[in-house]
Amino acid sequence: MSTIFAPATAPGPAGVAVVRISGTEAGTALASLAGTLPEPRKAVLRTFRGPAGEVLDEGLALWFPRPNSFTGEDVVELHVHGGRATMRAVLDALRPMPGLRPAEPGEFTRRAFENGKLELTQVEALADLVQAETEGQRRQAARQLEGGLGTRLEAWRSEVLKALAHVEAAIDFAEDEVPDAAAGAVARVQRLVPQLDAALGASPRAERLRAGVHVAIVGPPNAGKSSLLNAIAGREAAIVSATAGTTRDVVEVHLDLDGMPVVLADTAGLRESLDEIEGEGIRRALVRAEAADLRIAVLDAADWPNLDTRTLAAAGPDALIVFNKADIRYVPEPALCGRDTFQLSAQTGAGMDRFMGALTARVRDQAGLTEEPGLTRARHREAVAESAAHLGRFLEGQGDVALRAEDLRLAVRALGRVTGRVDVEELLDVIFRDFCIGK
Ligand SMILES: Nc1nc2c(ncn2[C@@H]2O[C@H](COP(=O)(O)OP(=O)(O)OP(=O)(O)O)[C@@H](O)[C@H]2O)c(=O)[nH]1
Ligand SMILES: [Mg+2]
Repeated sequence: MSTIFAPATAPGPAGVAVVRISGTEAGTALASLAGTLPEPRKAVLRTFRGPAGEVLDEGLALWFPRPNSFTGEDVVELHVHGGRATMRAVLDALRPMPGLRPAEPGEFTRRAFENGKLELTQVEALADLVQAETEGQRRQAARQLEGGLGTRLEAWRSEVLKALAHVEAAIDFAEDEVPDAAAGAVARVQRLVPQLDAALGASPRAERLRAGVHVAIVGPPNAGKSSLLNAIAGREAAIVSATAGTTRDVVEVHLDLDGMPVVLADTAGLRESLDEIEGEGIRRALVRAEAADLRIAVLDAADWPNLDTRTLAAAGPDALIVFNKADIRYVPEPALCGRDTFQLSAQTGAGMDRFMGALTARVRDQAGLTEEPGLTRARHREAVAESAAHLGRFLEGQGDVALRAEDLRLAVRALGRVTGRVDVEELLDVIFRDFCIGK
């Protein structure tokens, strides 16, 4: 396998830039750039030299001999000065070395996975951590990177494997030798299913914390939707004008509400329109409102009590309802059958604090750190749901015990896919070898 190298830091001027090298030739590469190999895992100051002995830069060199490295291979890190030309000179010196080539995207992490340094949920967590923009996202990714989710999934998988071993025992041995084997398997699976169900129930919160809570603003033209978006974002993200039908495309801003990531969308005003482009904008507004986790209906307080039915329908029963332009007209107690209503002025900012408090609380209901490490991606959720379905089938199943073993096998495989461990037979052998019948 070739030895790979790549910058580990973003390009551009910076104090320090890091080059990472991984593979069997990493040590040789370091020696030819900077002389003898330093003590493992100790930063040493070295002069890095090109093939003709010319000085490329002076910086720190670190040597991580396998297997105690990020990838599990021999790894070298060079900390050089963070200029484009310096980085280029170092990479140019590495490129012609025998056995070395530039790394593909994600290749270091891929090697870490292949060498058993990380399982798949940790690989995903690493990507999430790099992308994390809010404190909540960071905490969730860090927890997953520690292996919390993987450990949870592996514990479930091992429970199903034990149940499977019971069932296999019932198949392999005469019935009188294993009176309780099948019953033991059933009891084990019965204890497990609620745990999977609980994780599935909590998964929307975990997934939204990773990907953002999608909030859509809907309302009739000119109600002040774009003004509200701008007031929330604290900048002029969307065009505001007195012309009805100003916004046509969906305008998105990314917000950090109390550590939770929010994708807030402003949309075209809802009305009957003959204009083709506006019509398309309205269609998009309705699609976005439908797909959102949370909707804000913006109404012009001057229209009270004639509320736009199109808006109320698109906003649904759980929307936050804003009566905007409270600086012009204040609606006394706009009781709307138990709905969350707000009087505010997007222009003056009056009433915004109460509204933002409520919006943040709603977002917190939708997303957050779950008690146990959560299923943060659809991929996890779908696999766990599939596994739970197979376990359900196993519990419902009657008669042929061999067929029921297949349900467990499929349940194990679905869970194994999440962490990337799919070696059912192998593990089963291990568990079965010192398996005491009836236990
Ligand atoms: N007095 C007052 N005027 C406001 C307020 N909010 C918005 N406006 C005005 O209302 C008009 C329409 O505002 P926009 O934010 O563009 O409304 P919109 O709902 O996005 O309109 P469309 O994009 O056309 O659907 C502009 O002239 C704003 O200045 C407010 O709180 N008070
Ligand atoms: Mg607008």
